[in-house]
Amino acid sequence: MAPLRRVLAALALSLAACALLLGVGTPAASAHDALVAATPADGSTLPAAPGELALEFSGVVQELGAQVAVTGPGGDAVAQGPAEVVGSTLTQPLDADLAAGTYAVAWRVTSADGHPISGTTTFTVAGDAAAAAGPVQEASAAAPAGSSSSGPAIGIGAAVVLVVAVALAARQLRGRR
Ligand SMILES: [Cu+2]
Repeated sequence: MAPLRRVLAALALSLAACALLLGVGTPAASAHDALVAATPADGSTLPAAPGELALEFSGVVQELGAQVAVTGPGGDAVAQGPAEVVGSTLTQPLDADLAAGTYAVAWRVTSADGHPISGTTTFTVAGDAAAAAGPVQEASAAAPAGSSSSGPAIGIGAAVVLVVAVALAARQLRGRR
């Protein structure tokens, strides 16, 4: 869920930037575009390597200046050639036979109203070896997620303590009556 939150934060930031630009510059007649869907979907795990990446936007985006960087698990750039934009869909060919691992996508396009928008997604190629070692991979992936969720865990702990304290207090009050 963390990558999704990051994307949403990035989208919110670009939307805020657009709103700011709209407010300062032109009257708010035109609307900026936003990412509607990504293929592979953000945070998804694929059984096989995808041949290309597709980003669908809420409006027609400009091909000029459209950039997509796809970085593999080893830090290698795996985008193959320039991104192609047809209407509201951007397609980025990828290297053939991507190795198993997680890939980071960073995109930037100019929306129809002339405002640049950008964001990030990730996807994971499971591959044969990774699929066989699936549970092990999940366990190692769960470790950082667990540590990052210590905040909510502490919150739940505090809530439990509060509930117990209220219950004890109520019991004491009842005892006095
Ligand atoms: Cu805009």
